[in-house]
Amino acid sequence: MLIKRNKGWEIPESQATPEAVFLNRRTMLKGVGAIGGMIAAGAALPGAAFAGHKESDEVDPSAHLYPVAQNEIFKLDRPLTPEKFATHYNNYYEFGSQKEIYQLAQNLPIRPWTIQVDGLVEKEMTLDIDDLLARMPLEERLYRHRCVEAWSIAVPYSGFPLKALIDLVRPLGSAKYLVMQTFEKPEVARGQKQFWYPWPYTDGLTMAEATNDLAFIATGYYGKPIPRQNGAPLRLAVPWKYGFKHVKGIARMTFSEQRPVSFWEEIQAAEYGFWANVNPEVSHPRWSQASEKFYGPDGLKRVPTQLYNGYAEFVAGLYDGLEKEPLYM
Ligand SMILES: Nc1nc2c(c(=O)[nH]1)N[C@H]1C(S)=C(S)[C@@H](COP(=O)(O)O)O[C@H]1N2
Ligand SMILES: [Mo]
Repeated sequence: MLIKRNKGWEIPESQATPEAVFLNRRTMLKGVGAIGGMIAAGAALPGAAFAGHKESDEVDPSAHLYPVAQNEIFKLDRPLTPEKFATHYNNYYEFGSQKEIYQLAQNLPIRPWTIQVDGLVEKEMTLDIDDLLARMPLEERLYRHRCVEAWSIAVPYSGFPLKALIDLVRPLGSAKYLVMQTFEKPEVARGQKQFWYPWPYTDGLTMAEATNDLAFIATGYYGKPIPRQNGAPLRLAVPWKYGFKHVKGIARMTFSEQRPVSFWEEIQAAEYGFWANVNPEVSHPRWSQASEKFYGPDGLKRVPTQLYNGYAEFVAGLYDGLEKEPLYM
């Protein structure tokens, strides 16, 4: 996984995103052809691929839900990553192993969308995304996101605490893990035709992790429904862990007594483990994790990596007594 060096990410974009900014942007979105505006604003982006990008024409039925009020508990120590970067530099192997998958991801149908809930629950069920959204307490959170490849971004997610969903579906006391899986649609996600990958994309959390305040289900991004390339209609956000734990396009949640083997663990267990907590002192077998390339409004900057990606106060206690586990890979 090579990281290309991009020039010219200096996109003029407001750093903070108070609701007013979102409101203005949304008003603008409705009024003038925002897509055209975005392409113009993105003229500085590495050319060809971006110029041809067109958002899906389909209207997202959840659009009216956003923006939502920000939860002030989760503060950033750095400016937000420009939206154009966060929505055009992605990892989503279902659509390819390169970073520029946003166009291909537009092929994914996101309505109707259901989430199968099974395993150790009082009653197995299938949730419809719009019914779920209507029942969940939506809020915005500014989170840092750290990829194991040592690049990072800071982004505004909207969505709800994973715990709220867990309370709704009522797992049994015997559940030890929550396993999340992505859709399987090789007809639109051509990466899934690559049989050597262990589809569907799978990852999981202990129940203690899943019910921690920081564990979040993101359904919105930058004050709008989350784009397909970022995991529409819902994806996990556990910011103290490396990005590969953040399952996108969730279609199934299984409560289990057994620890799941994740997608990346199955591919290369020596490099990608179950816990995957961010730690500057524990190197990836092929590179150091001591620092990261942060993409901010002024472009790319190397900054020190923080233990638990800076979220130790929220999550360090989850790992008391687990010191023998490989917590940081
Ligand atoms: N289904 C699925 N989810 C996924 C991935 C993937 O390939 N498939 N990649 C992960 C990785 S490695 C990262 S860093 C994040 C990237 O999220 P972003 O593109 O929204 O920044 O998504 C994660 N979720
Ligand atoms: Mo990642």
